[in-house]
Amino acid sequence: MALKAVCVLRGTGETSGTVYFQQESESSPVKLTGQIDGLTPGEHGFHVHTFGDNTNGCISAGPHFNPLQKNHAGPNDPDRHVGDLGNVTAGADKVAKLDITDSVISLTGPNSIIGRTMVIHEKADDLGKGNNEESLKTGNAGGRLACGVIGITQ
Ligand SMILES: *[C@@H]1O[C@H](CO)[C@@H](O)[C@H](O)[C@H]1NC(C)=O
Ligand SMILES: [Cu+2]
Ligand SMILES: [Zn+2]
Repeated sequence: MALKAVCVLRGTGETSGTVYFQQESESSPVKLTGQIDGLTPGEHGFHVHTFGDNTNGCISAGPHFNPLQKNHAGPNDPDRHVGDLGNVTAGADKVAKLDITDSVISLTGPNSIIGRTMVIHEKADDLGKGNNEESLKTGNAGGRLACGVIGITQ
């Protein structure tokens, strides 16, 4: 039976969204669909952060989900944070339509993202190629526009 999860993104500004996750079996890639509204046109970093805690807003979610203590990188790099999903791109209508397939995150097991937080950022993620220390931690993606805890759905 397929594993399914959902995340509702909210913030203090106009950015909001819904992300749906589906994984056909525990060894299959995870497909992300849905959309994020209220973004400036262009690329925005999109990651799974460690904690499912939004008590003080999106900052309480902590750093990128990184159970194997790697450097920050892009989704297609062999060494990356588990939570590194790269960027999503908003059009002139301020909407980013999500269509991501990722084989590192999971909805079960040690790389499970259930109960953690999805964050959409102010700026583009440089995928660890910014030639500075911050690039290897956060991709210089800037502030957290909106976030939400990833939960199991039917
Ligand atoms: C943002 O990430 C996407 C992949 O998720 C990549 O194609 C794009 O080049 C990245 N942008 C920058 C500025 O590195
Ligand atoms: Cu992030
Ligand atoms: Zn990262």
